[in-house]
Amino acid sequence: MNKLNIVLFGPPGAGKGTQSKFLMERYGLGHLSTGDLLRAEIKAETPLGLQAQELMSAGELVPDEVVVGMIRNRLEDSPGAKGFIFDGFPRTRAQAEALDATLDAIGSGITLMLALEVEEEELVKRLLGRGATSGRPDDQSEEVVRKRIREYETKTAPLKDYYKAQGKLRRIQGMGSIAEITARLTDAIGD
Ligand code: B4P
Repeated sequence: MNKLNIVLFGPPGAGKGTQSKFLMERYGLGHLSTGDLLRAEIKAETPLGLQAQELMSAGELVPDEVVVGMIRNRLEDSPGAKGFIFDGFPRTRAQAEALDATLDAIGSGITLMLALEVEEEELVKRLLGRGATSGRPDDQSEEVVRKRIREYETKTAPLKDYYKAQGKLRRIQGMGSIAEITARLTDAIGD
């Protein structure tokens, strides 16, 4: 049976984490969020977590080899999964190439990239709103939020071309209610 591997893509605050929950349930997929994995390392105060914490609170990306290693371990630990939602990964071309190579080695591959598109002012509003209630340090200051959006534009957004060249890119309007956006995503994936 072919696996369903989805890259859920978009700028910080586009709704990747939010929508992942619905897609996991609907399609019975595993969820791999590099942001969540890094926050777990920070909470456990591991050496990797300490290194990541500094970069994340400044709104910068953590090194490719760190996140690629984390994702590889998870994929190797779940050989029987129906597929995965990759949330917040890949974020650079090196990460995308490493993911393709890892999946290829186990006879699998990315099925689709679903790219959520949201206006910058809405992203800032959502993230500062979450910062007010969640205590996430990288959601506290407008300067850090805008820095994350700039990092996305320069290092991550070009990945749309990488997946477009493979015929896998689907652009999804990410403005609107959470339910409306879930419906657009499931339309793009199909049954
Ligand atoms: P992530 O944890 O991936 O966080 P994020 O990009 O800020 O987006 P997130 O998924 O959490 O937010 P969502 O859009 O769901 O990354 C954090 C940091 O970790 C990065 O900055 C980087 O330093 C590091 N990192 C992670 N992965 C990495 C990688 N691969 N390489 C290098 N570094 C990496 O939602 C945001 C808010 O919007 C929520 O409060 C939600 O309730 C709200 N919302 C969602 N949909 C909405 C809607 N339709 N309407 C209104 N509000 C909505």
